[in-house]
This record gives sequence, C-alpha cells and structure tokens, in this order.
Amino acid sequence: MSDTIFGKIANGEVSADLVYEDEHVVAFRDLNPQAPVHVLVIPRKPIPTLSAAGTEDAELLGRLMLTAAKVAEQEGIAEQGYRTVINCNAGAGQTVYHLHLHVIGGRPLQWPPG
Ligand code: D5M
Repeated sequence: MSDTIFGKIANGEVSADLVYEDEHVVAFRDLNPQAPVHVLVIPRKPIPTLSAAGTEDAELLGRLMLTAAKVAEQEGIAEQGYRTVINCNAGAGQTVYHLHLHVIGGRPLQWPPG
C-alpha cells in the first residue's frame, strides 16, 4: 500500500501540502510546480499507472476527475481555465508509479504540450 512516496502520503506516513482529502482520494501541491497552481490528485488505492486500472476502478477514476474540478474551483482557476494531465509510463514522463492526475493552472497554457 505504501511502497511509493505517494502511497506514503496517502496513508499519512509522509507529509504533504494537502488541499483536499476524502476516503477515496487525496490532493496535494506538487513539490516541483510547473505553474502557479499545480496540484496532484491521487487515489488512496495504489494503482501504479493509468494502463493498470481496470473496469473495477471506473468509479474511482471518475472521482479523480471530479476532485480535479473541485480543486480547480477551490484554487480559483476554474473560470480562467486549467489543464489536467496523467503521464502514463516512462515515455510520457511518469516518475512516480502511483496513479496521479496533475491539475495545472494560474498562467496561460500552450498547446500542444511538450
Ligand atoms: O509526476 C510526478 C510529480 O510528483 C512531479 O511533478 C514531482 C512530484 N513529486 C514527487 N515527490 C513529491 C512529493 N513528495 N510531494 C509532492 N510532489 C511530489 P510524474 O507525472 O510522475 O512525472
């Protein structure tokens, strides 16, 4: 359950700057922010990466998205616009193998991303 740093944040072994938590998900500020607002939303369940999620995780994946929208409202970036990103596996830049959704905003965002 706690074999990655995010698993340890989810179970309280490691502290983080939490912005939201409930029984299913935890949201905290990224240590290396790429924008004025950069929050990570994770499930408490240690799913390593998006491609490891199964149909049994469908509701939980929905909760991640709804939490991202809630965090964006809370952080005051919803109206201006924000981006949600899941880096899946090393080729996309995933470095922590506990599923996480980035919520990024507070500055103009370019498209396509790098
Ligand atoms: O994103 C992993 C992200 O996790 C990256 O932006 C740094 C961030 N990170 C790593 N350790 C921590 C802790 N302890 N607190 C907060 N943020 C952290 P990826 O999509 O895997 O590249």
